[in-house]
Amino acid sequence: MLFKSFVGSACTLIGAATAVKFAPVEVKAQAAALLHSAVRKPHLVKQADMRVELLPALSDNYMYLLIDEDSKEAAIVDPVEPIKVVEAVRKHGVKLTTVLTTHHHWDHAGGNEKMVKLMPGLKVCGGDDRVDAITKKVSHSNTLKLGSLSIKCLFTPCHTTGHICYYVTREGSSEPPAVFTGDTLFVAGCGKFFEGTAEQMYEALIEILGNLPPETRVYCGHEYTVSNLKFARHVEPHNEVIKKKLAWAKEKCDNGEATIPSTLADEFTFNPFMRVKEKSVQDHVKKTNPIETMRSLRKEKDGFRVPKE
Ligand SMILES: N[C@@H](CCC(=O)N[C@@H](CS)C(=O)NCC(=O)O)C(=O)O
Ligand SMILES: [Zn+2]
Repeated sequence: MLFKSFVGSACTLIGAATAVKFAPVEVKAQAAALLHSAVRKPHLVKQADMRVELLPALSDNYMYLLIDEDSKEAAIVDPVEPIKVVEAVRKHGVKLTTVLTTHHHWDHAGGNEKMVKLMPGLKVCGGDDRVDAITKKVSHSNTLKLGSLSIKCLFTPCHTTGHICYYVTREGSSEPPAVFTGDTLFVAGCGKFFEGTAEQMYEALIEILGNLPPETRVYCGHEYTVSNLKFARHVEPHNEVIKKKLAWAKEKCDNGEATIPSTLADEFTFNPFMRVKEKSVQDHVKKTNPIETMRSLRKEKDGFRVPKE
């Protein structure tokens, strides 16, 4: 988690990778982060009720600045690069009050201490005592207020035992809600089962996230869309939606643009881990049960070599 290698990373810059090919791993990691953050563009999703600014961080992480349009109060999801957060807060002229931590891993919570030093008084939320600088431990169904927005904490243990997704709504709004899924649900993929089981990931993806409104926008922790879709294509070679989405995602990445957000409805059409009830996915792993399908898919993806094309 701490040092990311170029190999297997989404949106890898081939020329740049060659330049630091023989450098020590720490240097490679720093170079990757610098190069990627230089080319990966921030992106703003604007609704009447909320604004979400996607802030690329490290080599393929995302931080998200969530703004309540009514009160101009803001929260930041996983601020691993706090200086970029401070700049975005100034640019939008908003009042940052809250840190929403999805899980304790360094590439998500590793900026919390610096964040609170730069902006004292922040409320730091998380579902795990291992989250740096935590001031408010949250659990399933706890609701936080951000001006007129409601943020519901969804406990989704598996990637880590304390993982939380944050579901954001505004009462009476006709616009789509948002969910910040950290390393539980990615576009076209899911997080590794570091501290959990297939049963837990099934519960998280299908029972909890999968039952949110289909139009809910999905903001995940990493830009893994291209490599995830290559695995999805391997699982379902005849799925035309996957082929189309992969061509779209490659183009986006080549232009330094984010493939995020997706929607839950879309995830059900191309994400193999959300499609564990589909016969085509079950047939691929030779299982007939969705949870066993989830277990086999994750095992297969852990050893999957992402093809160049
Ligand atoms: N396959 C990842 C390797 C890094 C990794 O292990 N990432 C963690 C999150 S920090 C994960 O859960 N990845 C999901 C996956 O590889 O399917 C990549 O594309 O760079
Ligand atoms: Zn991560």
